[in-house]
Amino acid sequence: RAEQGFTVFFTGFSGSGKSTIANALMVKLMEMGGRPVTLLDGDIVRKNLSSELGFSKEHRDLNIRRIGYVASEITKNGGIAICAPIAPYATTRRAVREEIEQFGAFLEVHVATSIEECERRDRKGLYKLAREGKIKEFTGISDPYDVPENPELSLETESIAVDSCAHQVILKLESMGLI
Ligand code: GGZ
Repeated sequence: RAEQGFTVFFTGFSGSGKSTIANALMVKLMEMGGRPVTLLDGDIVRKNLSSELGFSKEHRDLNIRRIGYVASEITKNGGIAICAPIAPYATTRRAVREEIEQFGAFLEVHVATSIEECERRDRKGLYKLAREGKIKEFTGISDPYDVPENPELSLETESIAVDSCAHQVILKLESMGLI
């Protein structure tokens, strides 16, 4: 029996832990063996696929639609796509979901780290720059983020370690019969 492809789509603020959890998930899925896993991380996509884009609503939407298209092709071919952009707009996430669900399953995972916690951690110093007005249109500071209303999973990263978060996604995929 050919296995159904699927996409795990992480969404959350800069510094919420999307990339770290996505990487941990990728390792777990690869260790299970057999199926190709493709990670479409926010900054890697911006470097390779969306290098001309900025952070206006139009450009963010274009970026997310590109990610969605690549993930839909992977899903169509029975693969596993893991996406980890901020994806701040609910309507755009919905459009990507609809595109991918034509071919396989779609799991929206909200990495629900609060903006206060992301700013407190400020791993890359970007929040400080955003507060100083040196980065404009910064998500959560000077640009919107639509909180997911019905994600398949919401991860409380402030109380749960990275590995447990990735494990929760694995359990969800198992319960949906996808792995
Ligand atoms: C948000 C920004 C911005 C602005 C640069 N707003 O922590 P990072 O650095 O590595 O992740 C953020 C990344 C966001 O790119 P995405 O492609 O995920 O965004 S979207 O889904 O909205 O298209 C951050 C950095 O780029 N960054 N300027 N103004 N994040």
